[in-house]
Amino acid sequence: MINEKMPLAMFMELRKEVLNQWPTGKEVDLDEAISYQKNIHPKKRFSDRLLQAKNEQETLVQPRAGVALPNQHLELLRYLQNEGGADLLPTTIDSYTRHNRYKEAQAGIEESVRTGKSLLNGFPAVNHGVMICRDIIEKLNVPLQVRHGTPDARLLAEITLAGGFTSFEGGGISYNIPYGKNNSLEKTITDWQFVDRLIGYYEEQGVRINREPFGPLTGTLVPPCISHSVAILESLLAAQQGCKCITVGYGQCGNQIQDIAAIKTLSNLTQRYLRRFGYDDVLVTTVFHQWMGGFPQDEAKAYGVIAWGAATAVLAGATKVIVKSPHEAFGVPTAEANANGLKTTKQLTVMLKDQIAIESPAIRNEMEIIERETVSILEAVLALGENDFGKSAVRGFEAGLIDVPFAPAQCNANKALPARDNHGAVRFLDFGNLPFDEELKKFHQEKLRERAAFERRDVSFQMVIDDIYAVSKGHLVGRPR
Ligand code: 8ZB
Repeated sequence: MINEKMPLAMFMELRKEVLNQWPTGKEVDLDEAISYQKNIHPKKRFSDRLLQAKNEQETLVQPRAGVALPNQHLELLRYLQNEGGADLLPTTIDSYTRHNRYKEAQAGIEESVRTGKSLLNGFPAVNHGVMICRDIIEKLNVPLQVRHGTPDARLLAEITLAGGFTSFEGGGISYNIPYGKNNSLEKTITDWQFVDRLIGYYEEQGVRINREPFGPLTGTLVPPCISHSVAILESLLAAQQGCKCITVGYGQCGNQIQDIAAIKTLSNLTQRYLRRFGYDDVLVTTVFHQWMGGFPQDEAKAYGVIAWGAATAVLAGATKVIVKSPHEAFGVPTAEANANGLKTTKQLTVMLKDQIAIESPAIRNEMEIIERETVSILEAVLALGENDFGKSAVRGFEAGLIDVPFAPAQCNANKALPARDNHGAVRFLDFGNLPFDEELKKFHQEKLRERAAFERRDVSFQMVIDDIYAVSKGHLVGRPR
């Protein structure tokens, strides 16, 4: 890890090694890639579209999508653009590529060609290489982002940015903690500093690339202060390497007051911390993820969950919303189901556009709680690493000062436990080592006692289990029934 913008010579030296990881690495010519990027029309540049949406107080809709073969991938994206009305398009990367297993991805491509159907769960961009990415992007009319889940995304970033993508998701924390058991946090942060430095290089040459830390983390009852702390640390890490356009994210919890307060505080706090460390020239936008936990199997019920997320995203004033499909309970959706999720969402974002100025004492109270919690965590974490963002993150996780619920990673304490209060807001049932003062702790304990009294049972781990399954069973709060 490094605690400054990586020196150019060091970056260029590292690049040679990265580009050697797979033959398509040789296709990347950074200077040529920069002139190619400069010719991309502004309406197809992610950062321009986000800035426009932010100024016009519009909430953009974006799906997830990716299949193995270029032609089928293009056809899928075209359908989501034309039929689904997607404002922004993704390219979701397959699992082999996410694990740098390019040989297996190659076998998956060949089997897909042989059988005519996609045998990978996403688009293997590294294997396809620079020119195939460009060819797809040129045939579409909206900006494209790489969405993945890759702990070491250095080669993927080199190829896709040279390939014309104008936004890149992930981060050294958010693509480690929820995504694997044994990845060293120090290594993933170091590898992501390379990715951020690559984007910093594009920025130095006048090419704006949007960076999006992955907000929802484990997608399971993650309290806003936890995902906010990670998003802000990753924003600082990215800004340090020269990123100038950052979209911070949050996964819907389901209580609308808490969700609106979460998006508002996420944007405020991220800007406040960036300014504090001298990164005043970073454009911050927000992304709201529709419910990331278990979904109802019934499609009509799933549309209900999707619509609630859409309504909340727009009322919270999120810059964009990542959309679920009615097939969520079963896995990767068909193109049609995916487009239906988009259409449901867009109906809401457009209908509710003129009501976004929602404010209330309840939202303000909730904002104050989230702010106090997030500041408590970040101050403790930053002090532990002497304001070295990478060191702070590593030590903060070690000490359990940040603790992501239900994470597989061994470097995560897994002591803090969330549960819903009587109104469905996500609170802490167990604080683990979170650095909250007594007043904050009392707030959470009171909220859970209120629920326990209503349900005539004790506050217990059973509530956590009940809450995890509640939405898929048609409820928000997991009450005894
Ligand atoms: C962390 C993100 C999980 C979500 C969706 C899952 C789930 C994964 C694809 C995809 C469409 C793909 N997802 N891969 N959606 N096409 N290739 O990401 O269904 O909702």
